[in-house]
Amino acid sequence: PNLSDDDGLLKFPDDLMIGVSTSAYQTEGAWDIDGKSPSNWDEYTHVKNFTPNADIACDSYHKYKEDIKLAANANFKFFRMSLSWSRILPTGSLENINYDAINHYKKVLNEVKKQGMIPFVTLYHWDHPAIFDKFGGWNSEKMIIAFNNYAQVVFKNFASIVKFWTTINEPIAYCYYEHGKGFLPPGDTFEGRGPYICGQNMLIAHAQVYHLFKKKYNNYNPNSQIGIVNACWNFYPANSSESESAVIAFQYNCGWLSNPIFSKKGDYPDIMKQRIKENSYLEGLSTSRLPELSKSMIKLIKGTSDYFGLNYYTSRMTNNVKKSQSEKWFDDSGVDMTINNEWPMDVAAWLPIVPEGLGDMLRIIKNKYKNPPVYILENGIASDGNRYDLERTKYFYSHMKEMLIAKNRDDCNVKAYVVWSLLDSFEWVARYSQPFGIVHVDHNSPHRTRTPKTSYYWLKDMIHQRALPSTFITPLHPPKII
Ligand code: PNW
Repeated sequence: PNLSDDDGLLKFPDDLMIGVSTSAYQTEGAWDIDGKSPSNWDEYTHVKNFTPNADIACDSYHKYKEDIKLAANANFKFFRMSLSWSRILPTGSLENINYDAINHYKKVLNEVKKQGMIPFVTLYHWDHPAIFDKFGGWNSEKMIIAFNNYAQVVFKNFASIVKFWTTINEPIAYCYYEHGKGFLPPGDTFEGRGPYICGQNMLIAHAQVYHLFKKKYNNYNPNSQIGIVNACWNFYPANSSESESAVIAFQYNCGWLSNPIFSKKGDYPDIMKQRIKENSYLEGLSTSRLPELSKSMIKLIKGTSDYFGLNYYTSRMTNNVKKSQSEKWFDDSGVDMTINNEWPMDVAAWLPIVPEGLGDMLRIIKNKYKNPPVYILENGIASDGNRYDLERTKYFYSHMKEMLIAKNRDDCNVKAYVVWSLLDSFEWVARYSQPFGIVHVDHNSPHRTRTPKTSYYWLKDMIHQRALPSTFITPLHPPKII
């Protein structure tokens, strides 16, 4: 778009909050301290002998005050974090509530508020008590009951302190990488079925917990909000005759779990139901590999998010294929997804840098789902470990610019933009090789020393000015300390 400096398009409107995100397992460490039981990730990284692992991670369990201060000093208004399920309910049962964990999180949450920020709490960012994997984790419906129990304890103890809630972080990424590919603990592979079953169980667990909150805990805090967050890629057809492929890809990625919540009709996208059923019949099965949502489930799920939680990182090119040789999930879609070799690449191989994908995704959400309030809850890159992180700074500039244009010019109802991530933290199976932090953490030092990077100071500046310059201005090296 053609922008002049004075048309106000690059100003941060008053109703836009800028925040920063972390997650429990990726930062806390203290894996067996104060009554915590091993989580699925503790078990997995120990059995598989991950070196290094996340037993200490950033040691945020002990250093939370320093982390919160760092975030507050950069002018962030939102502090997004998650709670460790295996700390709060070590046996998974309501009979063993760990009050040491409750007290710990009370201290953390009160510190966030004391430092002038709003806590935004995720119940589930991929770590649960390891014992649940004995019955199949999210492939079992038992997980739905377990999640309800956990949510009840959390709400009872924290709903008077916390206003903003997310039930589950990125169900699709988790279900696909764990229950499809077996890349995550416990390493199940159940391609063609696992992700769909896991997705459905999470969707139902989410919806029940949403209703539980609205019924019993909504009044603990005025104007509380609760929702779910999905990771959505944007898709571009590889050639103009295949524009349909990008639309289908959207339905398999973002639409799969958004449609049941945000569309008027509810349920999974039609194209998904239709193709998976067809493929299942061709394979000689008598029912679809995609489980069905009954009428009452559709009703239960519809409308269960007060906002559209969006994690945006990247995009893909699409084209139609008859039967791809690749993964079952893409196979069912009949769409192949590739990386355009003109897109600059991040050090994380799945992350080509496509800022316009964020703007386009926001416009799609606006048009498809009646312009819901959107919280962008993650956006960032791994870049490298360098403290002069010019690539990351540019990434934030170009993505924030797209977001501001979508909001200020196209009236997309964006309410928050949250950076992933505050710290260089445990990046799941990539260990510490993909540092997403705006603050460097020295993982070789027992002190886990924190040092803000250039992007940290740049963001601090932008949030203070509440506007972006019309072109990117390269920050000084070394970072300017403000
Ligand atoms: C997110 N993909 O997951 C998670 O919410 C974070 O915990 C994680 O640290 C962050 O991304 C960076 O990896 C994703 O393949 C996993 O597109 C995979 C994808 C996207 C996000």
